[in-house]
Amino acid sequence: MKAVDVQVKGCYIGGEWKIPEKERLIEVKNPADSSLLAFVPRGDKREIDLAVKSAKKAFHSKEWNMVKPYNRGKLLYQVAEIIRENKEELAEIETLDVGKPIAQSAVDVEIAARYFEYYAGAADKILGETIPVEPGIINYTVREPIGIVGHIIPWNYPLQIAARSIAVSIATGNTAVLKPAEDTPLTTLKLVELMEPLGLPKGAVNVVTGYGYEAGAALSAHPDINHITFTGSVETGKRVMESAAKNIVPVTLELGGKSPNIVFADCNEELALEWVIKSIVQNAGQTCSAGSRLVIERTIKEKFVDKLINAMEKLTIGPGIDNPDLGPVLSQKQYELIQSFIDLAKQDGIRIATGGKRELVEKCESGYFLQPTILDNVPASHHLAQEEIFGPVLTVTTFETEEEAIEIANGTPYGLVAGVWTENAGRAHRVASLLQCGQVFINHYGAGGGIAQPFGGYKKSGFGREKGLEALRNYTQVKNVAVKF
Ligand code: TXE
Repeated sequence: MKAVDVQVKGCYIGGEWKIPEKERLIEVKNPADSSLLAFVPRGDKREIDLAVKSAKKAFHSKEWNMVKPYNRGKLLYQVAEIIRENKEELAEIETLDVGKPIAQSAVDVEIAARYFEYYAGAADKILGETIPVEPGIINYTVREPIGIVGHIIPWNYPLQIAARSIAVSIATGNTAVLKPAEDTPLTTLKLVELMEPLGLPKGAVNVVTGYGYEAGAALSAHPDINHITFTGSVETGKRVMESAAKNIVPVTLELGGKSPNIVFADCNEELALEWVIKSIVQNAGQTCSAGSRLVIERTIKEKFVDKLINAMEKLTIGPGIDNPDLGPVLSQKQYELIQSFIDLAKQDGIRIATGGKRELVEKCESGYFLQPTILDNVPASHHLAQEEIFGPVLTVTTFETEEEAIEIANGTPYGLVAGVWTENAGRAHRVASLLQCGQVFINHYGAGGGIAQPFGGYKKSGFGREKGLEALRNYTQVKNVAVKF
């Protein structure tokens, strides 16, 4: 099953690979068959402290802060090139580590390269303003780097998120400490290894692998960190925010979602069908922006759900390396979590229209494969339609009127993304304006590729924006200068 040799050199701190003692290691496994892929260091407070010190030293060094923004950009363009030169290997590692189909990993690799290009171009366009206060005074603002940025990275899109974390940090002149998820650290380590020959000042980018409660907690509580970006669960997000608050450190939180696809009777049905499926099966539903709720007009519901069942039952399931439609979910823990939602559906008499079972895959008996699942007629207030399941499980809820559709769509604690399906342009924009979420897709789900578009949540889905030029705000602070002449 193992397609590439995954060699881990250690934590990357101050431009060197640090290997802790033998007893401080974490096993990294392939979710398709539970085979061992690699050992990575179980870094903790000690490694985090070293990494933050290195990042601080680099941040204050002439070697770093005398680099022209244009040259920081040039360096980022080179990273994009290196990523593309190694795209097969990176995609294979990502698939072995996360479980996702190899074609999806290939897209992740390309997106990672594009993050570097996008922010390379932005590096020398971080502009200030002049403010007309009064005659005889020049008043202007400068956007300065914020300092040392800590990035806590989740396991569902590790390469993409590591790439954007490094790209924005470097473009804005900050230095970075990354803590990848303990289950999926391999592409982050590979990425910094590939970047080594570019000669970035030592300590500008550091990676400490380790558990969340050890390395992650130490990073978010470190007094010398100036900004934290976190992508993960609401519960851990709260903890990160609490620790950061003790040091008055700003945080960007990108938390979960329960994003609706709102399908009106006047939609293009074929198109809606295609994207409702894609948005819930991508990465086996383990996507923060997954379209996990189908909110559909009653008059077309039955026919639409029949078609959905038919299409979902044709999807292939298997190890990601064979490029099926769905790979395994990440781990036993995630599998059991998803299964507990399916059990709740059974217990509450909710119809499982399709799926709901573990799929046994030949030669991968210990993999965590789940059939794509539709839970039909779920009341909008039911736990299943309220909480993130983070698996290939779609709930279906019907509405009668546009007002009711909006009420249902907005009626969860989350507010990340929504899809709106209608051929009526007025309705599309009206609904978009009333949705309480950070991103609305009309007649497509994921249109635009996501790099240039600001991304983040309303309500419990978090705050602050990643991606696009909007992200630059989180990574810079504004200085105002008034000159009397
Ligand atoms: O998340 P955690 P888990 C959601 C999804 C999933 C659930 C649980 O619903 O089922 O979260 O996943 C680090 N201090 N999402 O338990 O704990 C951890 O090591 C600092 C949605 O894996 O949030 C990892 O690097 N850091 C999501 C990262 O936090 C800590 C993506 C995320 O892990 C820490 C992932 C601590 N005390 C899960 N504890 C999305 N928004 O895309 C853990 N971590």
